[in-house]
Amino acid sequence: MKAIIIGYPLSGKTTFFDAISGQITTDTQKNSVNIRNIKVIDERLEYLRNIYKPKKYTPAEINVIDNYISVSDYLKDNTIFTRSTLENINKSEVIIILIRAFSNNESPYFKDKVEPFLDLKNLVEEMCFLDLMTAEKRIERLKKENKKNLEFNAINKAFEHLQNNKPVYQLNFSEDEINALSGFKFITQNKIMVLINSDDTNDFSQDIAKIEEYCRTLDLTAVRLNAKIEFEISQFSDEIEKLEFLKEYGLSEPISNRFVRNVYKMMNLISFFTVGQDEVKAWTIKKNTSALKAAGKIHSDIERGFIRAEIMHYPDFFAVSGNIQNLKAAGKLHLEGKEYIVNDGDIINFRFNV
Ligand SMILES: Nc1nc2c(ncn2[C@@H]2O[C@H](COP(=O)(O)OP(=O)(O)OP(=O)(O)O)[C@@H](O)[C@H]2O)c(=O)[nH]1
Ligand SMILES: [Mg+2]
Repeated sequence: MKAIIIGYPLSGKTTFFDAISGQITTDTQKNSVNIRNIKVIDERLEYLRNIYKPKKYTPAEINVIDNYISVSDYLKDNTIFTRSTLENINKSEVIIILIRAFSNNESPYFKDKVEPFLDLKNLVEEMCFLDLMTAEKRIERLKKENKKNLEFNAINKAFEHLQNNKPVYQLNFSEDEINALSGFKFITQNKIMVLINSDDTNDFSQDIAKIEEYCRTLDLTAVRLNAKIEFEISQFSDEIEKLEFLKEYGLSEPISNRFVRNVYKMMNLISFFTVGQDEVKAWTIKKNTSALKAAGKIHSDIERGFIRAEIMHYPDFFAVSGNIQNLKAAGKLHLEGKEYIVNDGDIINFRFNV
């Protein structure tokens, strides 16, 4: 899973990036694009680790890009969507738009006014406009080649939608249309999460309300947070102290957990686990994935030679404290075939033959 953080200069992207990764971007690194893997914290996997005490422990990860654009580069073309940004977006499945909704005299914005709503609207409309150009070019090309095919229809559908400044992810393409479109990807085909970076003041409350309304009309997930506080909390090594601070700010858990959960929800992702003395590992799949496809996630050989999947549902496993004899005795070790739809938290042992 790959995500990219974009936004105007000095909106708090790196502060957020450091907060979710629990690391610190050095001053030299600040002037370039940085990439980190964010570990997906999962209590269930921790529990499995305690039971199996494996040599290797492998949580799922989200690969996150902190997309830096210097103020001067931004001002030169008046866009954050430079060639390199577009390349980075193309590698991603989730776009996180970070919006500055705080004043900070020590670190002023790159323009005179902080305008959270306008900033978001401009970014979304710019993405739609870029997609519109892409669609237009492709339509011209297909017309010239006299190809009034499925791709042509699908792109026209996108074109009409984009003309109203609406993102492509809102459209429901059929399976055939998706295949026909597989040659290229619109920017707004990605899932988009909007993060409103605001202090605890009410300075921008009207703007924030407007953003929330705007996001509702576009089916965008909008989350409000204070990156600076989240960053400070993420730096505590003492877990008890960390919890106290979270409580003080009315936060349920560290930002890294909340971020990961939001991404999973937005992308319809779930996890299944493989266990053993060698390794305990989490695998990320889309909801409604079959056992066969889940096997393919591990290795194409396992998919090809698939015989059966031995499944333990996590709550059953937990209920017997990991005692497999008891689980078997209770009839809760299930043997399933290719078509079985994997549940979130399933512990799977694939039987295969190649
Ligand atoms: N008051 C306040 N300041 C913040 C907040 N988030 C970030 N800052 C400050 O704003 C400045 C810019 O934050 P960065 O995280 O570097 O922002 P950025 O988007 O990565 O900036 P560039 O990459 O340089 O464009 C820093 O001085 C931060 O400490 C916040 O929530 N509140
Ligand atoms: Mg930065």
